[in-house]
Amino acid sequence: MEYKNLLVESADGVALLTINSPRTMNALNSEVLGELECALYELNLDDGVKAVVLTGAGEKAFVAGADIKEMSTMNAHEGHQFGLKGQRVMMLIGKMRKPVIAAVNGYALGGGLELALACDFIYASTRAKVGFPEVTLGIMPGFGGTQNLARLIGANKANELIFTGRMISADKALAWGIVNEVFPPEELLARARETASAIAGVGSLGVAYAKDAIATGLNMTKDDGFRYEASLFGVLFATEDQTEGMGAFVDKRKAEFKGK
Ligand code: CO8
Repeated sequence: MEYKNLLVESADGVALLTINSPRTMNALNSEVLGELECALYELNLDDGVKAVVLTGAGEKAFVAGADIKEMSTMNAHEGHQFGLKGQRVMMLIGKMRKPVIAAVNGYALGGGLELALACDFIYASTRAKVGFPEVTLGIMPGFGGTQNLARLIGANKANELIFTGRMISADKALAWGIVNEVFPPEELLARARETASAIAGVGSLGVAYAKDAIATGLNMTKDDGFRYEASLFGVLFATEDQTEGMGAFVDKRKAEFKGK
């Protein structure tokens, strides 16, 4: 499918999804959010895609937030609908059967940071700046940021970032545990693709079930999480990938996974 605001390309099991409206710093308006929902849905259904890298076009921004110009005239009902639309995209990433890596190449602010936090993990360039400026606009994060950030780095640091509206550097985001690694700008995409390729080369069912176990388990007691993990672990023993993966180890050959 063709998109007005997105570029989608895929090769060797890895899809690169680029939000392509650099003139507005890739801000998320209703149209971009709608396209993102469609593209992510399609990528999830595409068995040829095993991992996705999500980034922003241009040198300045990953995504500089939800579109302030569009939001500035919304009434309460429209604001509610807009919030729900954004949350649908964030939740879809969490429910996808394949990992999505955010490659944060510049500003990731407000809804942009929420989008990155909805991904399975974040790589950033040294140019990245992240923050939640919503309170400077008289609102608060509304695409899951309060929930995802506090779960990721704890309430104290999340409180400081969200209550002040300040931006922090890539290095501080690394130290706080928001991003996994920081790379020079010219290396960021290659490194994100390299990791996505490594994921594309292993058993995709194991990855999908592990993603489910981690995400679902975070909302359970530890006992229930262990039980949930065991049930998914057991199901994998009914798959061809398990037979192939363990058979290949025993035969001392490279496994050929089929995702079945
Ligand atoms: N929305 C709309 N347009 C934007 C946005 C944005 N978030 N960010 C940048 N732009 C536009 C600018 O208006 C400008 O357009 P134009 O040339 O037509 O004036 C263009 O992008 C370039 O921006 P700047 O000239 O400002 O570039 P600078 O390099 O000087 O500054 C910044 C870059 C620091 C990123 C600056 O643009 C900025 O502060 N942007 C706003 C950041 C922000 O506040 N983001 C949070 C938005 S609120 C949000 O995301 C809420 C999410 C939850 C919603 C829930 C709904 C219920």
